[in-house]
Amino acid sequence: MRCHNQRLVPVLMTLSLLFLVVMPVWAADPEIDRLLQSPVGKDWVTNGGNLTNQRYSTLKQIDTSNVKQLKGAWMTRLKGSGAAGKYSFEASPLVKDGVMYVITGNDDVFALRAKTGEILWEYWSGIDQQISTVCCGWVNRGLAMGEGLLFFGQLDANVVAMDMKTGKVAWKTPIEKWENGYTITSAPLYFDGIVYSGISGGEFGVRGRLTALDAKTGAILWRSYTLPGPGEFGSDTWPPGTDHAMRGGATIWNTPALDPELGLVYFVAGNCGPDYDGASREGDNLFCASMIALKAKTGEYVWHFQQVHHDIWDYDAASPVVLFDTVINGQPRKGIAEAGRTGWVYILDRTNGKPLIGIEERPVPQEPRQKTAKTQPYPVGDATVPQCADVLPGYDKAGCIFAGFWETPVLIQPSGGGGTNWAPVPYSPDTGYFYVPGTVRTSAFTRYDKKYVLGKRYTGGTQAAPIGSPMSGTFTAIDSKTNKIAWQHKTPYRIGTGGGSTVTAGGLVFRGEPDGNVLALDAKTGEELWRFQTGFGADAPPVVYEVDGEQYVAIATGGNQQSGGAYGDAVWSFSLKGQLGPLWPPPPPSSVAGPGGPITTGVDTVKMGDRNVEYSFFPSRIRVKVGSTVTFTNVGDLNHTATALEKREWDTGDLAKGGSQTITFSQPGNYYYICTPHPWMYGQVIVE
Ligand SMILES: [Cu+2]
Repeated sequence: MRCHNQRLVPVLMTLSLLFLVVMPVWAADPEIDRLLQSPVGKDWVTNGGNLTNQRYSTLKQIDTSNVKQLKGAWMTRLKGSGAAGKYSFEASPLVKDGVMYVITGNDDVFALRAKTGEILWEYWSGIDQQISTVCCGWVNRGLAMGEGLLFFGQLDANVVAMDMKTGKVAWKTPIEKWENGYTITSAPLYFDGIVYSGISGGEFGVRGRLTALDAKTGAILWRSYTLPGPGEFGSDTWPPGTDHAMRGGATIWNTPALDPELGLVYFVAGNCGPDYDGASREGDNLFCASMIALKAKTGEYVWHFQQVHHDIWDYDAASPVVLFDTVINGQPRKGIAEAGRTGWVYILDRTNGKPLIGIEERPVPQEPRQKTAKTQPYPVGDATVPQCADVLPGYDKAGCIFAGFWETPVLIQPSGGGGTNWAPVPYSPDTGYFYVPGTVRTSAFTRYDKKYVLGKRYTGGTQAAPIGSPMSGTFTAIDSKTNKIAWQHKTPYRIGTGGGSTVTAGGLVFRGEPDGNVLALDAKTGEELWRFQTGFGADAPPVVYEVDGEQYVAIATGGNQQSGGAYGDAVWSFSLKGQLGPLWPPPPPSSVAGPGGPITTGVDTVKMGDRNVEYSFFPSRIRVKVGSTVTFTNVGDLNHTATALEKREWDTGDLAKGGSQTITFSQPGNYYYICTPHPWMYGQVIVE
């Protein structure tokens, strides 16, 4: 699956000769490389804490006995960056030598004094606000650092390096064009002179890949595609003689992990494209929804494990992989785990990709038109979210995980960002638990025909949550030795999409909620020990650091377009000496699917993306007389539709910014509608 850029090969050969002759044998940044391979202490230098992505801090000044005293040490507003309805703020701030670096959903970067929150420098990305190929909220999941530089990917599919001291751009490398469906939302990983970056665009018919860049120059060293080219390993899992694999998704949503001893870099690839239409892509469709190990230096394939064969449910593998060492049956083992949108944690041996605890291939329901796989992998242990849907009024069929569907909607759980989506999963070597955030939500899955058009949404179906259906979450400690639930909390809101958590040697798990609360839990028992209202949706994973002998816990609070957390532009940092109290709670996210707000009468125009809320209809509920013509106008940045929820019986079609379409309602009735590309946007027209 590796593929060198042909034009770069001579350059690479020259470079490698140079490397042999003049380059020293020691690392380009020995200090960062050492920190990346050590337990996390006073600094937090990469998205997942260190190369393992464990998000485990050895700091223990704040512990189960004193966490109740925790207060805000400082709170800084980032000048409005990323503070609007289209954004999510999911980044983990990085901290090094008393300076914090944080990136917002607009790819703007800020350096703050980690002790006081004072802004030291700022970088405004100036990215094109018309980027139309962002899947699910404008978001950047974080930075990497090394060799005096910060590294990050942008939504316009560039990887950027900037000077840590000044915020001045050192190099910028285009990976692809956003116009062709490619964006970058993951935090990259830096190690030993290489920057590893994933790419997004699984909803736009792209070809997923991991790209390795030279940290010094930004030159692309290699690309490892997650979809096999003709004749390559895995190509026999796609229909022969077609080019489906070239636009089959399998993008990389999150930061890789790396084991320097084994010399392997690990990551997961997301859903297949077109998401809900398996009819044209018979086969298992490697390497969609798979965990993958490559040689870290060359990108050469080593092993893979596919979590979902022939994915038609958008069962992404989107959460970062976690490396951990354990003892099973008296034997020391090297583990790797990832929590999927199926609701299971997949636990493997990271030396060879074989299940560590057990994963069984079991027969599953068949839908021949969708060319469904005969069997699917079922991990031994517990799922963290329900895996069967109840029948709801207005629907004929409900099913469990891996149920088939075609053109008549079938209700299935997990769904629509269900289970664990992008949120990271920490691991504590003290408890041996993974801390798994989950989203509980039912979707009505339908498939329809969709032609591939370069740069256009290519999902072949939809999965909207039924009007009035409940949405909530779970937070679960999973025992890494058994893959069983140690303890579980039901949460009022969906927390598997953005959020995330971090665990410490002080015996604490810190995590945020979309209603603005930050919580500290006892890592062993799950008991809630502390809660603090930040005033903005707290949907990012916290980080832990130390300055001048004092421990801090920091979290970006800027809401989340997927969970519905209230938007904002703040970073909070907490300490035992902190003096700041909580803020007023923001409006909480909805816990029921469907249009909200009052019913407006006497209005015949509905705006999309109005009032700085990109993914919304306004007014979302209107009452009109029989025979009325309603005008839908897009005033947002992105393309939207208004499409009848029931059998798509009316549809405005794709409306670009400024576009309008009218629909005449000649029959009385209650008409719910959604935006097809963004099926979490709901509206209602009551015709009397
Ligand atoms: Cu939309």
